[in-house]
Amino acid sequence: MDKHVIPIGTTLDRFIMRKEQQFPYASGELSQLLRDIALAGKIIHREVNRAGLIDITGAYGSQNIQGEEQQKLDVVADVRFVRALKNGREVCGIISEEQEGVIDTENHDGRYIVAIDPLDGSSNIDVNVSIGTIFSIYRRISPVGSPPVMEDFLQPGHKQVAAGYVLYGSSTMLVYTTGYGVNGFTYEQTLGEFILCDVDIHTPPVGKIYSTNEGNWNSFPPQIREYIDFCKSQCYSSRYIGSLVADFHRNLFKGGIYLYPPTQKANNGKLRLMYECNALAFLVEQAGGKATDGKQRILDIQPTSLHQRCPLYIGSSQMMDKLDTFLQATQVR
Ligand code: AHM
Ligand code: MG
Repeated sequence: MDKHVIPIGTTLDRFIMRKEQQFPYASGELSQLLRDIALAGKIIHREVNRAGLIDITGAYGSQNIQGEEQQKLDVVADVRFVRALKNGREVCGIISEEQEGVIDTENHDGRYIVAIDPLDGSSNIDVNVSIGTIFSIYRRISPVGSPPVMEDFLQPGHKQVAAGYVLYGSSTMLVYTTGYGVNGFTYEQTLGEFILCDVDIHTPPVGKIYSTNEGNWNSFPPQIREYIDFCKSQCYSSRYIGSLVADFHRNLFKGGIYLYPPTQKANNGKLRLMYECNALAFLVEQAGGKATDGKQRILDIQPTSLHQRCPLYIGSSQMMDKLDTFLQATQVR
């Protein structure tokens, strides 16, 4: 057997160690950071699973920077995640969808910065529908030993060194990439371990699912409506959970396309480049799919602010190519 093949059933810890051994100059810091993220995922898994029992469902009574009502679990997840990363000491700064500015972890020797959406799919929290945590890891630009600066965070997605998500669904899964393929791990609660179950995930080049909030139909750009009409003419299935991680995960495995175009309410789309789009774009490309904002590759967008939004079209490569033929009719964003 090829000594580089890591078998299904391997624990995440061992997987990370084996991968690190394939890079003789690896310092182990990224490996440790990935372990910290997995730990944070386990903690949030625990909170999500007992949410109905300990009064952490419902609104928190405040709004986040985007003016959206925060749920108690949004806040709990944010606190837990930031704490796990601070304690891990590999990260000098964090940005979070739930917080306005940069979080200086005071671990100024840390080489990495992290962007997180601690709990994506807020509207589904109270009704026991799948939600997720999304993360992106970048190498800092500023010198090690100094506090992080804005430039460290405003890096385009193609600079990510790792990205992934934890899906709290019918089981909890961690799916991540470090730029060498995508692997998926299922959380085995009784062992307290993430176990490798999906090796080198490849998304089908074409699928039969389109995912979009058709309630926004009246304000979709005409080319998007035409594309959705095309999907209907092909008898594709419409599947939309309203939790991006869950919709993405299903389409990743089954093949499909997810669309969040500009709308009247959100004229640059609703999703956030730094906390949602970049991580999923990195994953989908690693799995053989594509992600754009209708004009350019998501990973090539130069961010100008921490909380900027962008339209998101993401999924199977041939479906994305087809969408492109509609978008090219007139450039739409
Ligand atoms: P959130 O991060 O506040 O939960 O918002 C992002 C969510 C995505 O998970 C989901 O795809 C989208 O918002 C759903 O939006 P809509 O309800 O407009 O369809
Ligand atoms: Mg989100």
